[in-house]
Amino acid sequence: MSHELVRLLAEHEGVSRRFFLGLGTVGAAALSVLPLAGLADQKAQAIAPELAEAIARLNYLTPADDFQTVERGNPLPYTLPPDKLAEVGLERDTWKLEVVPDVASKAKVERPLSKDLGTALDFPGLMKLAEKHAVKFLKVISCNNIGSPLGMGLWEGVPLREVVWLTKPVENIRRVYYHGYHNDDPKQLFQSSLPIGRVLEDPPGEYPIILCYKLNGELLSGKRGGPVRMVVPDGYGFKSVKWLTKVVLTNLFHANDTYADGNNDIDSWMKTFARFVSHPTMVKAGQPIPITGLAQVGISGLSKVQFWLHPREVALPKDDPHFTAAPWKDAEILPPPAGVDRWGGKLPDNRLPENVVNFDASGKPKHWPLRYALAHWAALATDVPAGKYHLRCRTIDERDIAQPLPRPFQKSGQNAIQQVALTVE
Ligand SMILES: Nc1nc2c(c(=O)[nH]1)N[C@H]1C(S)=C(S)[C@@H](COP(=O)(O)O)O[C@H]1N2
Ligand SMILES: [Mo]
Repeated sequence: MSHELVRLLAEHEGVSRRFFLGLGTVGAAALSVLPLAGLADQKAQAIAPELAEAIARLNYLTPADDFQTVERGNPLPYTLPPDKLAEVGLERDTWKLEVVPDVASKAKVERPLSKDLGTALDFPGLMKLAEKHAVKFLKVISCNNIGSPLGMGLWEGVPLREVVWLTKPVENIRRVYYHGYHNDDPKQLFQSSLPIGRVLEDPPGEYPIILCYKLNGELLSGKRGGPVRMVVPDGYGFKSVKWLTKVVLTNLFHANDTYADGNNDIDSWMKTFARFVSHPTMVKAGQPIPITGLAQVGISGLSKVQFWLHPREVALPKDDPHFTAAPWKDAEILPPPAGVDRWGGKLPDNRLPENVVNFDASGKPKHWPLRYALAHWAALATDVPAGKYHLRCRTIDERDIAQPLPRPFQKSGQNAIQQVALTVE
């Protein structure tokens, strides 16, 4: 097991351990089943690789290098040699962002930010805007086509609208199109779009769309999309275009997202769903069963995580594909990391900086869990008779709707109920 993974497990267990200890003797007994406890007494049962991967991804803040990556490009833009990187504007001191009207659609701005006119936005220009307008928020990046999150970050940027206003927009603007550097090859273009309204105004409680230049307190690496990527807080990953170079203000009323071609629902907000992080696969009868996991908190929030142990020989109910009538039990949603210096993610001193949206002056979240972030959870199943089981988990959102509803369609974001096998001997 890699050093990194042990560290990540330790962080997840740090949160979970307090929960089990809080349950008294039964809980304390359960501690021995947590993956790291096994390691400690040298009987390290191998952790299934997919579980290990999930754990690595699902620790509270994910170090930038440990994010799972979804990227296209041949060559990948950030792997170009340094002089080429500089030439194409993928170094901070040569980066330029154009923000121009789509004249063919009659979109009109007074002051386009363009390379030809010498008015394109450069990195010092962005930093100047940041002095006044920088925002920082927690957000998990998830690909709507992948079943568990890619990484949980503290993202910092300047609201896109500040740059839109710099162009002095006049009229005929209904949508914002944007893309990243793609080796000047139309076939490699990766683009996305947003309604102008979402860019200019945030619905109550929502974060702004940002031109992002920092992740976990460090300037954004090329691999994560630097110098600057779009970050769309409420959207799936494909909206957060990396190596951003161009924004077009258009009067066209429709989306142009590359992801639309893959049959994806390009208007999908992030969904709420639960995943396992650790659970035993085999326990002795009478032994308490510790279960831990995480939940992505989507637009409808998170009120509960639940689990269900279903004896495998019992037939599944007919006409209830989402198991709404099953005897689900509540798990416990774990609190945020204890202490401002316990957030991980290779933040300087592990410390969350000041002025993170939704955090108070003492560095505590104003409520928990936060939308578009992860929540960790844990449960202890006791008195489970011997038998072979399927263990499942699900979320209940703040509208009391159970996963995978209200939006079960996979191309709007993968949120099927997860199931794992468990034997009690
Ligand atoms: N320029 C560019 N931006 C991109 C992509 C890409 O291929 N090219 N992939 C997108 C997709 S589909 C996802 S899910 C996220 C993944 O972000 P990450 O690699 O930082 O985890 O990046 C998005 N931004
Ligand atoms: Mo994606």
